Amino acid sequence: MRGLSALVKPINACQKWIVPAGITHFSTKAQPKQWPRKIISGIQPTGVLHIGNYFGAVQRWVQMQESGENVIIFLADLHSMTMPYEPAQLRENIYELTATLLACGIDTKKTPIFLQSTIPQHAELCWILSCLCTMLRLSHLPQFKEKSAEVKDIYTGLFMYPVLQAADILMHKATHVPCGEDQLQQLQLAAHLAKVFNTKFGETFPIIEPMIGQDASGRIRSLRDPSKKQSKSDPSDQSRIIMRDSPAAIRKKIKRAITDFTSEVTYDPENRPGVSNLVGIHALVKNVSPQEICDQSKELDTGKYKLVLAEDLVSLLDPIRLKIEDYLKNRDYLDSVLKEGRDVAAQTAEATMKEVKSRIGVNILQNCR
Ligand code: AQP
Repeated sequence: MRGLSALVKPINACQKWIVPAGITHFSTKAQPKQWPRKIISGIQPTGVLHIGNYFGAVQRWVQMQESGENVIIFLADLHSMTMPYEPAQLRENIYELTATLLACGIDTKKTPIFLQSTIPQHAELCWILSCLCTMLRLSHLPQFKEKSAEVKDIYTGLFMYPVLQAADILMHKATHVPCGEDQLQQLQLAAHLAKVFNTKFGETFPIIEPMIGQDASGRIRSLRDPSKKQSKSDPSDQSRIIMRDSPAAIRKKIKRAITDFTSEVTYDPENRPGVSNLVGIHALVKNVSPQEICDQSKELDTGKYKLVLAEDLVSLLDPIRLKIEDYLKNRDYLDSVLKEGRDVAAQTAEATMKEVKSRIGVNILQNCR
């Protein structure tokens, strides 16, 4: 099995991130206080991670961890309840996700991982922030529109999801949040709520800045329909490569991936989304630019090119798959990882809520036994 250092390609983190410019809600200019840099990110235990989650989120976290950033990660189990789910499956997904993060290179000595529901203050802060957030603002967010279209009964939790997300971020006084393009508007809401709270009750929270990957990692597309992103919950399992796919499954899915009638390998996401998605994924696997992949594949038609890509994906993913399987055999260890993470997160959460309650005027019994 390859060592982790072989899996994690070192990058110059500064080169690969952009903080979107010209988004007024994220402006930190009015913020008098300089906050220590802290990065928070969450991921939902809604299924087995796919390469979109890996390149768009997990690999980036590992790179940030290796470059010495202060990162904390949480498994967003409260968020995963906003869509229909089975308790036994959720429990299994939590273990699977923990094992996957470790197998991908998260070192919990440097980067704690906690389970959101083990810190009850997240739900408490969500309520307080919901009293500062209008229904109009929430109803405009695209994720609510998309996800509510998928279900018959729309629960309030789905509507409130972005407020809980804001609570997750503000609770830990994060200054930066890595995210895919799909998350930008939700992060804008978190920044807005921090501003509203600070203005009304005094400077309490940093105004977060989103960090978006500059390459194709921000939106890895479905292999069956390149107009959509790869998603854990897409009903078609052929639409995504998951981190636990066998080599045979990876080869089959790539072979069946939708391309077009042109046989050349080119990178043109607008006009050739299918093949460009494959080239984008390949560039991330090899840590080179999409153009370099096209140059190396000049002699190949898309059919032959898919065979090369599949083998490169197998080389990257198979060692991770084997590690996930090893970690899953040791549930006690996975429990201990989440317990350690909870202990770290609880300290910050207690301090933040003490401050919040004192600012909003409900700290009446704070000093009573
Ligand atoms: N296709 C994608 N390309 C790049 N990044 C992606 N992310 C998700 N899909 C892609 C990033 O993965 C992180 C964790 O996402 P999440 O689990 O919190 O929720 P999600 O964005 O809704 O992911 P899925 O896979 O689509 O899950 P379901 O189907 O449950 O909704 C985020 O940083 C996200 O940007």
